[in-house]
Amino acid sequence: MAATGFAVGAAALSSTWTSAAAAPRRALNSGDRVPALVIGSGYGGAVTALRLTQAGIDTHVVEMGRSWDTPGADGKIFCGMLNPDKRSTWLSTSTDQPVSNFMGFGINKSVDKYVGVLDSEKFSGIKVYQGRGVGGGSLANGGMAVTPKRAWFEEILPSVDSNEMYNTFFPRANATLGVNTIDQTWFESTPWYQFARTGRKTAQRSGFATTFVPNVYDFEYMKKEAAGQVTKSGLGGEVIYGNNAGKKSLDKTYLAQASATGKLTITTLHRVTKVAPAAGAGYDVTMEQIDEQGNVVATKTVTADKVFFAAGSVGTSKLLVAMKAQGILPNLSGEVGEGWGNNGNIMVGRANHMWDATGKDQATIPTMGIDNWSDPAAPIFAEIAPLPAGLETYVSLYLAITKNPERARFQFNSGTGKVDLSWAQSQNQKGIDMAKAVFDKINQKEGTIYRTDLFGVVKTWGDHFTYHPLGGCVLNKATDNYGRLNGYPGLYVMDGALVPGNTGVNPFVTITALAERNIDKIIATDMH
Ligand code: FAE
Repeated sequence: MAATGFAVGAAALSSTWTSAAAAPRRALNSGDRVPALVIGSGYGGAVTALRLTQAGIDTHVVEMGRSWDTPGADGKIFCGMLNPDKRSTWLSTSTDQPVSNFMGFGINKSVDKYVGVLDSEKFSGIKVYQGRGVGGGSLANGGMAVTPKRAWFEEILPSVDSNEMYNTFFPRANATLGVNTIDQTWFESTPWYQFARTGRKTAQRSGFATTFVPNVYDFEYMKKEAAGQVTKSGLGGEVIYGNNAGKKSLDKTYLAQASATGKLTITTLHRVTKVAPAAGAGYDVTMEQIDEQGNVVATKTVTADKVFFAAGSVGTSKLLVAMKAQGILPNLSGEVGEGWGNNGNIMVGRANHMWDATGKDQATIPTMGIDNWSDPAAPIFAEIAPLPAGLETYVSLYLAITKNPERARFQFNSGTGKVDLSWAQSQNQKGIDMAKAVFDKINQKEGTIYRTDLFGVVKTWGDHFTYHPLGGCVLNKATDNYGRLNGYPGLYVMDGALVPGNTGVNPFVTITALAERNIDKIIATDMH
């Protein structure tokens, strides 16, 4: 199973959205020649795979993580957040949770080194959380499916026709992702969302607007969880290490549909390390096959007519920056590696009074945000996040997306042979100031204080990590207006690397819709 190609969806056990899938097909081997190779199976990769296969093109996805379709000894595919095991964490001997401490104690746990689902990739000034496996970030994320505000989208991507985006590609993305909204009557009464109602009440008392946020978690399934009719997932402490049910991750949507065409192969536990022009035409793609402990067991080279980079903002940028610096793809634009941002991510917790409890039972799936984006003094969109600890904590936790204008660049380090990211933690100060303006006001009104025990021993702001890496290969700068890499016909960027640093909301709907737009054009014009 470890390193074979397979058809996604065929073996997914716990989902009601699994669509019929084609028979499993073999993994890529050295010497293979393929028409289309996609690096990575997150949002950009899944959209690309679906639309190429629907257009009749044999498509080969290469994914460094494993396929999450086989239960472990406990009968579950994924482990929960309160009892993490090796499945939780990418190639590390300890978990590395965003909320790392509680009341003076570290809460990370030792685990066996394994190709687990959540990676926290460390750069000198920031840690970047990413999902690993077939489905990329969709396996580990909170499912919040937010279409960006049109005015902001037009500001960050002025070369993109926004009519087309808002009339065609955002609706297409939302429909194919399976986005839905919570039943508001149920929301108002269920104990599972007391934390969100408390977060809303305290925000509104300080004059801040709040809004419901759509999600790809099936809220009808969640109601059944609450009623005790089905196995709990979102109500069972599962999310960042994967959901065993309820969440429409990409393996249940885009990739399952692509697989059903019979034209898709996914080669798992293979990490692409090099893309070079092939003799004649096309590109030689070199990849390392790894085992479940991350050891390299083989190196392969496959030739592809077209290569789609969809390894995520960090993965794609690292590959392209290294290829340019090493003279393998020397004609790439000087913009490659530039324009990276953390979507302004800042996390913070507040301590509520005892009469504003947040509940011992908390859904892991966020549904409510504080929308202060249009306030120039404190432009933030803050998700009211759960802290499902299984006991009453009185904590209101927030993941704020701030309008922090700071950006960074990826650079090849010839000393280490690795790619560094120039982001310095101090670049978060502008984001902290924006978030602080909002939460100081709430604290003042409520007579409450910040929690300083969640991100370290005494540390108020979760400003040392991001969930939302964006940019590094920005559309219409490092690529043309459709993700084509200048100077190299047949090379494309399809993922979050295209988005210039900050999309003002949780990013996967933007990434998906942009990929839909670009692949539409590429299939129409380049795939003959
Ligand atoms: P991504 O989904 O990261 O996919 C890239 C794939 O490429 C991964 O599967 C990698 O394993 C693979 N890969 C990388 N390098 C290589 C290589 N060299 N060779 C082969 N494969 C490779 O990229 N966003 C929201 O909109 N709403 C949320 O609620 C939300 N919550 C989040 C919670 C967490 C804990 C995390 C980590 C992220 C969250 N995000 C959320 C962010 C979202 O998941 C992210 O923006 C997208 O997954 C990015 O999509 P890409 O296609 O760019």
